[in-house]
Amino acid sequence: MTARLYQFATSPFCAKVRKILDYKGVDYEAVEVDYLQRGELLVASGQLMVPALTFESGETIVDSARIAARLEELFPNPTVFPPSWRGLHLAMARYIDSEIEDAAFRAALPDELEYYRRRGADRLALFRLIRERKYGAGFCDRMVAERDSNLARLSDLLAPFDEALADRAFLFGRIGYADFALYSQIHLLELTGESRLPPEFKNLREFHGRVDRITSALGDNAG
Ligand SMILES: N[C@@H](CCC(=O)N[C@@H](CS)C(=O)NCC(=O)O)C(=O)O
Repeated sequence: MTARLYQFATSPFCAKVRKILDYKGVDYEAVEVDYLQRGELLVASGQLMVPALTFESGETIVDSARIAARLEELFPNPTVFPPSWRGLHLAMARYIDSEIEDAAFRAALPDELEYYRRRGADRLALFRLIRERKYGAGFCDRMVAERDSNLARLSDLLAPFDEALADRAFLFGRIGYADFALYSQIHLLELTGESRLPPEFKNLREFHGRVDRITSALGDNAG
């Protein structure tokens, strides 16, 4: 069963879904959605946001948490919810997807603006418009001006995660859903190819590499 993952390359929520698909060995095709041309995504999913995952059966799921839950039903092995740890993984992932995401998104926004600027003035303008409609006029320029303080706030929030990973490979020992959520936010800090993760976070850096190295070759659900 070949799935299609509609994504934006910069989206952390798409990075989370990609890695879960890789981990589970699901055969899928990543479809990069042009920021200005969302017709195929709209027809496939009935909305304009990514990630959206479609199956050959016609089933379509949007939202990374709902996609992860459905993948777990369809492809239970290997699990992203180790027995009796599901609640903790869900609670931690909810924190990461909201609090950490908000801080990482603000800290990474200058790089994301640069990413869209390189893809054309029209894409950059739409990206800015969507952010400023949500966060208010002047938001994008403010994030550029406040980059250092935003990185400092993010570091403050990430420090406990770095500490937690000092003597274990994954947040709760065995890899699970919260790890994919954390990985995806760190991934957002790698947009330029040069990591924005503060160098003192050695454990987080190694953790990111560990999850990043998971490839679809590991799974047995392909085909
Ligand atoms: N709660 C959703 C959030 C998805 C989300 O925020 N997607 C962003 C990209 S990271 C998006 O599609 N934004 C629409 C846009 O930029 O036009 C999830 O977990 O998938």
